[in-house]
Amino acid sequence: MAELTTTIGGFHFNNTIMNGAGVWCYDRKELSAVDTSAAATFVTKTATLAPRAGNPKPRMAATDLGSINSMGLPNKGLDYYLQVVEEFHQANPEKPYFLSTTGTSPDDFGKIFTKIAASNFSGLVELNLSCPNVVGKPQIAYDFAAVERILTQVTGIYHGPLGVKLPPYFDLVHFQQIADVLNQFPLTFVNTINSVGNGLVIQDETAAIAPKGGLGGIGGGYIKPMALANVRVLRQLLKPEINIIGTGGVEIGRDVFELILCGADMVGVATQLGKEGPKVFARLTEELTAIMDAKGYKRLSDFRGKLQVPEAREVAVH
Ligand code: RRO
Repeated sequence: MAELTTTIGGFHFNNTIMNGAGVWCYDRKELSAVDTSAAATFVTKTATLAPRAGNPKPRMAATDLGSINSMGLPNKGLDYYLQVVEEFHQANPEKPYFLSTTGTSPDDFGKIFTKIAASNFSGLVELNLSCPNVVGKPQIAYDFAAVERILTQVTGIYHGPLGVKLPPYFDLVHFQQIADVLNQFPLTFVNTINSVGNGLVIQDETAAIAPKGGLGGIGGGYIKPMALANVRVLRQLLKPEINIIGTGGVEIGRDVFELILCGADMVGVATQLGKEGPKVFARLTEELTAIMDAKGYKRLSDFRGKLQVPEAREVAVH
C-alpha cells in the first residue's frame, strides 16, 4: 500500500494532510481532536500577542460550494498557544507541531518572536501574513515592502524553523515579486493559500455574514483552481529548500493528489474540516492512498510536482 510520509525542513510527518489554521484549532479541546485523528499534525489558530474576541457574529457561513468567514482573528493569545503546544510536544516528543501567529501592529512582530525565541517551543512557526478580516488592516503579503521589512526583523530575532502563510496571488508579476522577497530569507516553508479575501455570499436577499458589510474570506471548492496555481507557480519560483504546504479547496482525496502534483509537500484542509470534523482526515487519507495504489505510486515523491501540461499546437489564422 502507498505510504504518505513527508518532510518539512528536517521534520518528519507520518501523513501529508493537516488542518489549515483557523479550523478546529481554537483551544486545547479542538487541537486534541485533530491530534488524535489521522491528521499528520496540527497548526494552531493564528495567535496574537493578546487574546482577541474577533468580529461580531454571524461571521462564518458554509455553502454548498465552500465557505465565507470574517472571524477577525479570535484567539486565546500567544501565551496560551505556546503553553498548549508545549503540552502536546511533551506527550508526543517525536511529533512536530505548527504554531500560527501574526501581529496586528508593526510593533507586535518583534515582541512575538522575542517571546517565542525565549520559550521552549521546538516546532515550526507559521507567520500569517494574509488575514483578510481585521477591519482597517490590509492583507500584509499584498505589500511586498512590508513583507521584506517584517521578515528582516523576524529572522534577526528568531532562528527556528519559520514559514509564512500567503494570500492568493492572481498576477504573474506578483508571483515573481513575492518569490523574490521570500527567497532572500532562510524560510523553511510557505503555506499557500489563505482564503480569497473580500468575497460576498448572498442568501435570499441578505449577506451571509455581518462584518465588513458582508465581505469575507472565501474558502472551499470555489478556490481550488487558485490554490493549485499558487502552489504550482511558487514551486517553480521559490528556492528548492523552501517546502510548500498547499491549502485551498480540498474536499476529496483527488484534491490532495492535485495539490501534490503541483508541488505541495504537505496539504492543509480547512473548510471541509469545518463541515465534516476531524474524521475528514481518515477519509482523505484513504482516498489519496486508493488513487496512488491504482496508479502504482508507492510514495508522494513518485508524483510530487510532476504535473503535465499538454503540448502547445500552433493555430493558423483563418
Ligand atoms: O480569523 C480570521 O478572520 C481569518 C484569518 Br486570521 C485568516 O488567516 N484567514 C481567514 O480566512 N480568516
